[in-house]
Amino acid sequence: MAKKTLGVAMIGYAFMGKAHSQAWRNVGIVYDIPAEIKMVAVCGRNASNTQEAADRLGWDGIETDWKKLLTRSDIDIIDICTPGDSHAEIAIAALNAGKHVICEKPLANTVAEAELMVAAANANKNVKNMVAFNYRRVPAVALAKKMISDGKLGRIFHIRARYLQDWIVDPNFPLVWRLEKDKAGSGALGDIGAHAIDTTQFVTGQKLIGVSGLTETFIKERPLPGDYSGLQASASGNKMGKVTVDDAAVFVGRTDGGALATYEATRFATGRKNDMGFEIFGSKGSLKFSFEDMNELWYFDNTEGAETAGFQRILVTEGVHPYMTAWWPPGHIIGYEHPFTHEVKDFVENIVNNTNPEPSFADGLQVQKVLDAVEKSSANNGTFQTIK
Ligand code: SOE
Repeated sequence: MAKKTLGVAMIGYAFMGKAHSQAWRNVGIVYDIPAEIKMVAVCGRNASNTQEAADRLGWDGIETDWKKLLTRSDIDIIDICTPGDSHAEIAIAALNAGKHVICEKPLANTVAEAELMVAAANANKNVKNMVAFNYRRVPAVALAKKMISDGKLGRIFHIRARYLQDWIVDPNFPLVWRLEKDKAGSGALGDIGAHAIDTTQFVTGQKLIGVSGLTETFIKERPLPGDYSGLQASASGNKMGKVTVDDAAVFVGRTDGGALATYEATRFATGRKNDMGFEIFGSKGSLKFSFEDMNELWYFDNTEGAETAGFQRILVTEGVHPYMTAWWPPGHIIGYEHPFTHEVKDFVENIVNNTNPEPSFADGLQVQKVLDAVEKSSANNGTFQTIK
């Protein structure tokens, strides 16, 4: 039987747009998915820059007004890769127009926006919604989840999570949109802390029910940027602007499974480039993971005798590991871009099979509530905030 064709349109084409384009391009080559993917159009405000992106990233056409995408019958899926300030408007309109929506993280800039997005998703059950927390689809992370749900860790006592980067340590790094609250919602907290929250909640199956946090903006003013894309930027001159988001956030929390959790999200961890990691300590064993060594998962089996017990390194590249059958022979490692392919594979399968993809907008809203609680706690000198 001929496969159904799914037309995709992507809005935004910088760093995340590049990663998503690669995923859409590759998914049907790598996996036997139940649909034919057509990369119909990429959308951006400037026609010549958008055309250049379309040619480079493999999109058939362009639009300069995202609303036009919603009227086209050859487009089934809207992929939102824009800054957070436009997520709610685009996603709600797209769902109401009968399009499936995958949206970059964090889901929105505020809890109120995220609630409206969930309401639109609930009102349009004929189409699917997903938030792009890509680290869930790292095979080692998916394996960690499986091991925990198989009971290998027993009762979980501690969840330690971090997302450490250093790309703005230089005070002369310019004021890009990720450093502006009205565009990004928050700083390290929402941009990378959100990943650590989603990943550890996914892996442990436990949700944060309250937090106490502190945030800090170390560099309060930065030069205004010239033209930039993604995380590469240079200053336009001597004019300075105010940084309106956090540079770093730390918080502790309690989970609904009775664990104590600690989180750090910072862009000032000098020398740490993209260290999204966790350690989870349980009664029967422990796990540790760092994205900088993303093919490895470390496991301590506490049921083994003391003589030989020790952390063992699992190289997560076997055909039996999550997502790995379609890639390379064992030991032939994968990289940053692969989980994006896994993400769109799962999204497409859910669309065709009429099942609900995860993480959903509702999951994104729950993470948004954690971010909001951390900000409120920090504004109140670390007072504990309950999350409902
Ligand atoms: C910048 O901090 C960034 O690109 C995030 O926005 C992404 O979500 C993360 O995966 C990599 O770092």
